[in-house]
Amino acid sequence: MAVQPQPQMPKVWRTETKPHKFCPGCGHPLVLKAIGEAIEELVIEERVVFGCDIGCSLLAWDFFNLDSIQTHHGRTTPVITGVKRANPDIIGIAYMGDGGGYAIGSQHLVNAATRNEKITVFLVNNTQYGMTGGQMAPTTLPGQKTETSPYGRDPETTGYPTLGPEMIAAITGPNAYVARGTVSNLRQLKRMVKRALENQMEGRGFSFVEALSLCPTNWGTNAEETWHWLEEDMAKYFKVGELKVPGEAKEG
Ligand SMILES: Cc1ncc(C[n+]2csc(CCOP(=O)(O)OP(=O)(O)O)c2C)c(N)n1
Ligand code: SF4
Repeated sequence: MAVQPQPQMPKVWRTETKPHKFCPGCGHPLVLKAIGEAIEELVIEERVVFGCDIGCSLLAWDFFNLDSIQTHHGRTTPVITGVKRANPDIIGIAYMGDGGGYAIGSQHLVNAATRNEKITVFLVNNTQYGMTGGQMAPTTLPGQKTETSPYGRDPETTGYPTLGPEMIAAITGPNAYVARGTVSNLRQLKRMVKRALENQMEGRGFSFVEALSLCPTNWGTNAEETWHWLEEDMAKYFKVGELKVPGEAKEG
């Protein structure tokens, strides 16, 4: 019997494999849009290995037509470090939430930054643990009510919000790129994402972008309150801008 030609899967980039699963009003899809457009404009989709953490970031695991890997909570940074060390030609992206990056995975983030691993970390800061129902995170604001701080976060007993980019800027060498963007300024966020990826492409070193983001589901906010929380309350603690740019003027 003659061998029938097998149908070829079209080589698609813009097509999602499935509809996304984020809540209405979530900030993750905006951050992912910035990342997706940056990857496309840099024409690196064939080289990217996209790692996502446990948390709502994992809802991105079948979102892009990229080689992807999903890890235990907080472990995306060392997994992408390993992938990059095994194959330096890839562009390694570790995508995670603030719980994954600053709580359970903080040692991995600190160690990778200190060693100037040539990977890029994108961290979504929505001030709490989104996927598990809104528990307090290292980024929870003083006074913010969460599932585990029902009377509001008390800094006397639980500390102040972690300033991730400031910490990473302090522990990295001159070849790191470090910035904080926000989903309320997507153009700027995309520029930061591109610069972070370019830092890796040029072989300079570690790059890190925190994105201030939205979680109306766990914040219990309507549309107006959601943006107010991001642009007024979060902005008081988390300053948007570039903190470290190898050899160039900063934006922000
Ligand atoms: C090792 C491990 N510890 C705890 C959990 C439970 N867990 C799943 S998602 C999550 C919180 C995720 O929050 P965050 O990283 O801030 O991401 P978000 O969902 O807000 O995007 C936790 C604690 C887990 N899956 N694995
Ligand atoms: S729980 Fe929050 S972070 Fe998770 S998908 Fe819903 S809005 Fe987004």
